[in-house]
Amino acid sequence: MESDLLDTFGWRKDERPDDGRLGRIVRVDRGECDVVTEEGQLRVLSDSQRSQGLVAPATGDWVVVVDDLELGPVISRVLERTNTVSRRDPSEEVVEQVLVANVDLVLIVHGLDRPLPVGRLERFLVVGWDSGAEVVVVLTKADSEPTAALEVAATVRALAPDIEVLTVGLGDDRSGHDLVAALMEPGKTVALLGESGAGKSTLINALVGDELLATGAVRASDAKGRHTTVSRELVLRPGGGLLVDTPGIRAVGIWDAEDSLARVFGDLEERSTECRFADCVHDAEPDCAVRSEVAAGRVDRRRVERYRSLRSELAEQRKREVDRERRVSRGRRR
Ligand SMILES: Nc1nc2c(ncn2[C@@H]2O[C@H](COP(=O)(O)OP(=O)(O)O)[C@@H](O)[C@H]2O)c(=O)[nH]1
Ligand SMILES: [Mg+2]
Ligand SMILES: [Zn+2]
Repeated sequence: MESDLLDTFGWRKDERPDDGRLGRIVRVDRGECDVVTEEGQLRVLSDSQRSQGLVAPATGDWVVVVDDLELGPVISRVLERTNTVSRRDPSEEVVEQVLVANVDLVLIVHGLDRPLPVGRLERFLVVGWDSGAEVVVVLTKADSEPTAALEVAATVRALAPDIEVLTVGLGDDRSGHDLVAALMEPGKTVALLGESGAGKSTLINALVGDELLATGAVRASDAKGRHTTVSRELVLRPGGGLLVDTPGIRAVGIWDAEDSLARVFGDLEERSTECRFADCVHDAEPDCAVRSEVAAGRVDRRRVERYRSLRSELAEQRKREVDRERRVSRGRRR
């Protein structure tokens, strides 16, 4: 049935907007987006609208598309998001960059062929949890790095005891991919986060490609369909669910993430309540409960340093936001 297509792409409400065609963004380029609608995939303009105050559309967004006599199909509005995976825009000081919108599960993807800096994992966890989505860590390249797999899994668990850690590799052992596939279900949106080279695209191809083969010759011989599958950012998995490939991110500036910071560093936040000063930054203040934990050897000093630096990053961000608000409102008054 034609009207089921957008449901498979994750639409969950009974009602659909009636002021244009409903669609989901599967790819964003400069000024243009690919949008899947019931009538198929459309290339639409988004920039001209943005200047009119439209929220900058992101991959995963639900949008209403209308036909402009001159411009062709354009996005008339972005529907309210259930959540976003966001970071601080690396090119600007205080702007949020939405990587993916409307996400149910975030996979933090790490390649075992390289070290896993704990600080980066903490940032990815903060960004993932802050979206409100479920978060799972996937370690790739276990085929060539079997020992690293155990070590890194232990590192992750030390940092986030409750988190699920899955391990995948190329080769005959498909059990890891099966476990990732088991996390998916029809209409569920899964975003992959990780630096470039981590193995995100390979993992998506493994999850989608097998399904394509499994669905038979018609599908597998549809070379055009396969090509678009690979070039999109948001991909429909024939067996159910959607996978979103994000461009590799190395620098994850955290954004507006106080709550998930508390989740990653819950023990330290709890200790902080025993510091003499409520605004203690655990540096040189007297009677600092966090530093006394370090002195007693119960907490790693470097972990406290990373915590402090993320805290001050957030505080700095807040301050700049306030400054900018002031500038903006001064500008308005003039
Ligand atoms: N041995 C092995 N190589 C992998 C695996 N996953 C990815 N690679 C390789 O790692 C490189 C980067 O993978 P890619 O999927 O492009 O990473 P992305 O930048 O995160 O999308 C490629 O050369 C892949 O062939 C894996 O599980 N095992
Ligand atoms: Mg890639
Ligand atoms: Zn303190």
